[in-house]
Amino acid sequence: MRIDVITLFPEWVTGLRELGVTGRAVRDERVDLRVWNPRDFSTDAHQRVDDRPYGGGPGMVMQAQPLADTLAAVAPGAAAVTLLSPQGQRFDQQLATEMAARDRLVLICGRYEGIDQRFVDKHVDESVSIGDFVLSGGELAAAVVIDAVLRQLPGVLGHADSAAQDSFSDGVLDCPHYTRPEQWQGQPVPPVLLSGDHAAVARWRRQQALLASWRHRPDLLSCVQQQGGLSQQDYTLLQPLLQQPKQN
Ligand code: 4G3
Repeated sequence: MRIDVITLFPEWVTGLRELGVTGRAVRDERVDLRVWNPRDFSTDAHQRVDDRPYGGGPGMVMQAQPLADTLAAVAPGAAAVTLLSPQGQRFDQQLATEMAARDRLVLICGRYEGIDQRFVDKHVDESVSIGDFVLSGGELAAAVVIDAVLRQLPGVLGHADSAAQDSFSDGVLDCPHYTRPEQWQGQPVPPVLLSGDHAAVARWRRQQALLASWRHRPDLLSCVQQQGGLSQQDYTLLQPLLQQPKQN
């Protein structure tokens, strides 16, 4: 996959090239991650990339010209051009999987109060938001999208921690996890996890995942329900727990 990121603050993105799962994906050449600065394309004598908003008001607006000339150098061809913006479509695991199937991503990070709408109208194919909050720039949102997308690519995660086991990959929250010691500050590990009974462990994990989703994210279960519903098996696992008193 090739990913081009257009940003006035390349340093916010370049860390991804060296660090963690994304860094390994870059080193293993599973992704070609390129970062472009519109300031390098400004035709203004002082390399300006922003100006005051027409109609007045606070802050600055990113000008169309530096962005358009950067995009021309990026040459997206048939690739979709994506703007990170609080006004965008909500980013979720499903969109991450869909984007991971593309061979190119072109991500534009806005700063200041926004981007001249004429550039957006002409060049942006989709706007994506990582959540209902405002950031000082789109860079952190782009980093979130890149991480979530890259961990879906074949070979990026080890086999053992494959993306198929991630929370949300089956539409519900993840189950709790435990490791040594068996007792920690008086708290034991749930005995079923020590039983060696793989089917019982799988049942318990599914039950815990459903319970966590029921308690903390009932919206997730109604989505699962819309996609064909909780199975009879899932209901059977969840039902007895719903009688018990609510804990954290
Ligand atoms: C306004 C994305 C602000 C317009 C970007 C970009 C939050 C998100 C910005 C624009 C952002 C998000 C930069 N803030 N929720 N700020 O994904 O195009």
